[in-house]
Amino acid sequence: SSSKPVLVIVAALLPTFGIGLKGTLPWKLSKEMKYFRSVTSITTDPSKQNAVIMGRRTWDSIPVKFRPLPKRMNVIITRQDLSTVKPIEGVKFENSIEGAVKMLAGLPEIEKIFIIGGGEVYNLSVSSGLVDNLLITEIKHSKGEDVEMDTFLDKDYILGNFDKVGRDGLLDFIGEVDAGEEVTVKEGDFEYEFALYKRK
Ligand code: FOL
Repeated sequence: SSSKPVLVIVAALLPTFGIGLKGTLPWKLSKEMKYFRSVTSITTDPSKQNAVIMGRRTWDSIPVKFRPLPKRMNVIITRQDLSTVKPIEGVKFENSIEGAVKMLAGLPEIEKIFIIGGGEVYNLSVSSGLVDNLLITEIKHSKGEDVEMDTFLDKDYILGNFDKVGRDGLLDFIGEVDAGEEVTVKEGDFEYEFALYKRK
C-alpha cells in the first residue's frame, strides 16, 4: 500500500545505552536473541513479511549461517555506489535510511519495518524523527560489573524525546511474541527486561 508502514527500532543496551564493542555484542543471550527473532519475524497478516534495515557493519557482524535473516526482507545501508555492490540473494541495498523506507513503503507485502542497528543507523533514525517506537532490551551485568562498550545510542536524546510505556503497553505492541512471565530475565552473567519506548 502507499500508507507509511510502522517503523520500530530493536536494540539491546546497557544502562549507559552502550550497544556494542569492537563490531560485535559483548554477550551471548540466547533467549534474548529468540525474542529478537520473534519480534522481527511475526506478522499479524500471514500473507505479509517484515523488513529489517541495518547498516553494513551490522550485516558483517551477523554470523554467515544466520544471514540474510530468514523470513524477513533484509535491507543494508551502505555508502558504496549501488551500481558496484555485489548482489546478495534476498538482500536489498540502499544509500540512506530514508531511501530504504521509501522503497519499502512502496511494497504492499511489507507489514512492519525494524531498524536493527548499529550505532550510526540507530542514531540517524531516531534523530531524523522517522521512528516512533523503540523496542529496547535493558541489560545489566548481574554482579554490577562494568561492561566495556565503544558504541552507544544517544541516551540524552532518547530519554528527552521518548517515554517508556508500561508492561501492558509492551505486550499489546508485540502481540503474539512471548516476552516471558517474569519481568526480569536472567541469563548467564546478565539480567534484562524488555521495554517499549514511544515518542512523546
Ligand atoms: N536487538 C536485540 N534486542 N537484541 C539483539 O541481539 C540485537 N542484535 C542486533 C540488532 N538488534 C538487536 C544486531 N545483531 C543476529 C545476530 C546479530 C544481530 C542480529 C541478529 C542473528 O543471527 N539473528 C538470527 C537468530 C540467531 C539465533 O537464533 O541464534 C535471526 O534469525 O534473527
